[in-house]
Amino acid sequence: TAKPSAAAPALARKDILGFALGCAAVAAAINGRLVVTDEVEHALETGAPVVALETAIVTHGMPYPANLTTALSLERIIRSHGAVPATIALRDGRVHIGLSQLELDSLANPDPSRQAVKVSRRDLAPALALRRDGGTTVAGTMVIASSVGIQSFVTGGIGGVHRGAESSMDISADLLELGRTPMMVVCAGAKSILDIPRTLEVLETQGVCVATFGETADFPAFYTPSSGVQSPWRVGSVSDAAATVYTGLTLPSPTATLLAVPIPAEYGPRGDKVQAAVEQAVRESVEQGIDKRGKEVTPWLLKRVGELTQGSALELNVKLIENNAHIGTQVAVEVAQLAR
Ligand code: PSU
Ligand code: MN
Repeated sequence: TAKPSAAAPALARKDILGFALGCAAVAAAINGRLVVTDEVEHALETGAPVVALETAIVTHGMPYPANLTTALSLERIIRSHGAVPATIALRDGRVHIGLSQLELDSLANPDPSRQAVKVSRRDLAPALALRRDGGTTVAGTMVIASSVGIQSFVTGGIGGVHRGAESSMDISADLLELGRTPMMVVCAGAKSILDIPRTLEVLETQGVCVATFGETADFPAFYTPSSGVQSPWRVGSVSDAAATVYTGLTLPSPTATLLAVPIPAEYGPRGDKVQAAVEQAVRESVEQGIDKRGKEVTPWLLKRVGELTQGSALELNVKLIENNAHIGTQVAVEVAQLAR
């Protein structure tokens, strides 16, 4: 039977990165830029489960030191479920898949001469060519992870259609990447800084399977388990989630499966309070014209919600990502078994 790309040897996968970036001629140069840890390389060679982690959340999503402790905690959780974490970032003109604690620390708390840039798909080439350090967004991480054959990726929230996008046209590249990259992306839904119904519409247009994990019928809204918008699909168990993801990987033309894991119900009341701060931050961003500043919009809103909630939003953010890692890794392990 045909297997998803997990079966390809790791070296062949490395070649794909040049390919994925668009031109066979640059493949050799790109290979020279790729740094994969032995642990990740070995896992990819043997078909063991690997779970990718993004780093825009480290460089632009959370303040130090919570960004570092969360990144390390996610790696621990992924290992505790028997998978290998692959934290992805750019450093000094190289693509790193797997970071040492020292490398992670310098990304989380850079000295001022090495401020990291936020790297979505369109930023990959200049950030590499100009030897910048970079935190990769969901889109940037997917391009890199998928190019080496990683099939699972855990994050907090994806980018989406911003409110007012009908005039600003601010629609995250994450949604388009989900439409063309065959892997599982685990999130806690989309933050309500976004327009959730329109985000789901674009995902449908892109052919992305959106499945919500557990008993809730609604797509989750990051800080709260329910957005008020029905999820296209619901999967009640790890094995149903894994079967859906695996089947998606075997389909003829590639898209991602977005697995949405609601924040645990115990945080519900606190989530409602954070929600009020989100509304205020969105209002302020419109009043101050921040909503027209492209890639700065999401980091600005995240920072403002952090200030307004005095740490409560950050605490929930950490809890929900850890929960995503617990559930997402269990699914990743089953997907890897199905792919063997
Ligand atoms: N949403 C969050 N936290 C984050 C992000 C989104 O709740 O840290 C980050 C992710 O890296 C995501 C990126 O891929 O922001 C989306 O940015 P933009 O909207 O500029 O595409
Ligand atoms: Mn944007």
